[in-house]
Amino acid sequence: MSTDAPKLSPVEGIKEGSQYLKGTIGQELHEDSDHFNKDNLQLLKFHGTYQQDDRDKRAELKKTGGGKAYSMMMRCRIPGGRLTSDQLLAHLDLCDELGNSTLKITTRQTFQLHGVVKDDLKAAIARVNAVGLSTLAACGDVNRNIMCCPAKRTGPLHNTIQQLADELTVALAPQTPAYHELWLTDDETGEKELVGGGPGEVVEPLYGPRYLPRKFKIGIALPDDNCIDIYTQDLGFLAVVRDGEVIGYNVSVGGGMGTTPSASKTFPALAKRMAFVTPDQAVDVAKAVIKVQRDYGNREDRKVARLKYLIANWGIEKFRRAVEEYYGGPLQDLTDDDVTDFDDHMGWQEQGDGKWSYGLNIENGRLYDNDQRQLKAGLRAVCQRFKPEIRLTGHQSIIFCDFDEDQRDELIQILRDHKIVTTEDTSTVRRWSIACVALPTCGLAITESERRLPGIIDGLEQPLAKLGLDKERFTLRMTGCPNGCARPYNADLALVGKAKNKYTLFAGGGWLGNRLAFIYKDLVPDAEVVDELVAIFAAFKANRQGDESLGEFCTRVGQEDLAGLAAAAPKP
Ligand code: SRM
Ligand code: SF4
Repeated sequence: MSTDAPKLSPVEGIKEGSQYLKGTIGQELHEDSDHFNKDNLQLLKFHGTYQQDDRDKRAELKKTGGGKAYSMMMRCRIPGGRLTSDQLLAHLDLCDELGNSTLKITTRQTFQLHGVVKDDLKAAIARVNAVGLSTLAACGDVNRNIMCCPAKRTGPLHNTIQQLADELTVALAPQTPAYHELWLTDDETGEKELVGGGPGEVVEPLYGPRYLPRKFKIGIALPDDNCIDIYTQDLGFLAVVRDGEVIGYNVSVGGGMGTTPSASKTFPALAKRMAFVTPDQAVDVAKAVIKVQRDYGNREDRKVARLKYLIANWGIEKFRRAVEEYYGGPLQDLTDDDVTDFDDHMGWQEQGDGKWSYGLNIENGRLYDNDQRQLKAGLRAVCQRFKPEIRLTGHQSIIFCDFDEDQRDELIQILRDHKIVTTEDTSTVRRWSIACVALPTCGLAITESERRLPGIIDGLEQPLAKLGLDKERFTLRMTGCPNGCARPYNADLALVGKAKNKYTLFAGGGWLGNRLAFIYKDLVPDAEVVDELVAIFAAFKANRQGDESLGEFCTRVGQEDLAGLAAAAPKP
């Protein structure tokens, strides 16, 4: 027998032996324990939930021998971030009744609930489904929540791309009956047999019994509005517009942010532009791309299992040929259309039907109530009064739709009554910033992120104003580790947690999202971050050419000169 057979990653065996994601989750749900065991943790991700523990409490509990403070994070799937007021209200109720009383709008236009105890998990998932949403495939080695420009507009453009998001969501959803049977049916014993997945039965025609080698992400954008960061997606559809109609899409493949600095085989990558597809080809081409990754993606080493590594190994031409083979015919070449702008959809915008939408900037996407600010109560009041359609953005914020001209003042008044800072009162730097969850729930966090960024921005606002740069648009993104959940590696500026209280500073990406940033300085202590950033702003002010953006300036001068200019520039 050959000894050369590749050794598959242990997760492959767990998936294959799980009877299509069932595992022994049902039994464990009935066990008297506050947490799940190892193998089921991998499977639970496909059902939209992660086991976590409160890292703020770890040290204390260790001292007292109290184990870990376990709870579950639950992520929803909301294609293109479009939902109803009732669905938002249901999530607000859920976080109060079964979660940690906060709700997080994620960087992929959906919600996460934290702090759900194991005993409440089934009820929480059932309640999400009861309002017409799902957690299936919110996480796991499958296609995740599909991002799409969330703006509400009359006319065919937004409707066409939002419809594609819905079609892809349905076409690429896992078919396993395990989700329904585990979470949506009564089973007092946990022993009920699943109806699907018997011998010889094809349960997952697209994914197969091992699903994909790794997570998979899709985004759909318009050229003049790259608000979903198309080049960070495994698969991107950029609409090609002629005479006000979408005539097809330029397809890009192999974007991804995650990297492990100690493993040089890993890297962040922007997606490569591959081919043009007509609207009726889009779903089948998406399936073909997924099948190529399913059959040729790396299943031995999860660190290099994302689509970007297959494309780096093969080159884009070979990859395109494989996609064409699975699709069943040649694809057309790309058009020249590419991204040209990014609208964050904040503030008042006309929808084109005489109505208005209002984008409210939510700092780092966290909804909570405290003495200073009542975001949850304010959102509840808005939903109860107006029942607006809701849209979530890829910058962790929220859009209320369908306001008449004469309702606008009342909406703003409700927000102010709840001490919510309106978009108009939010500084440009804060508005264009995002941060990942990190501590205390994320098991992979090395540093703070979401809890730290507001304080860092407090320190930047005055210096930016003194330099006359307070209206300057640049993206500032922060993550608590190099996995890149707030897409830091193509931002104008980014802070990435590298060691305890130390960050890698990245510069030179841009709000358009089509350029990778470079490492400006590594292992910068938390206490020095604000000064380092202010020095970059001062260098930009003193040396900017024409109307170049912050990211363009940093790229033009490069790492070494930027450090010199930053040291020399007069500080505000
Ligand atoms: Fe992420 C893992 C949170 C968007 C790249 N991400 C995680 C986990 C589940 C940690 C874990 O594996 O134990 C985090 C849960 C934290 C918590 O306490 O809730 C987590 N990721 C998030 C969210 C909530 C960040 C946020 O604050 O909004 C985002 C949820 C999106 C969603 O609704 O689906 C989130 N994650 C992203 C993005 C951005 C995107 O998709 O547009 C990326 C970079 C793009 C990409 O995928 O390359 C991203 N997350 C990762 C990675 C690195 C993947 C890689 O290829 O190396 C991991 C770790 C992993 O998969 O091994 C990760
Ligand atoms: Fe956690 Fe790292 Fe993702 Fe932040 S970037 S949520 S710290 S995995």
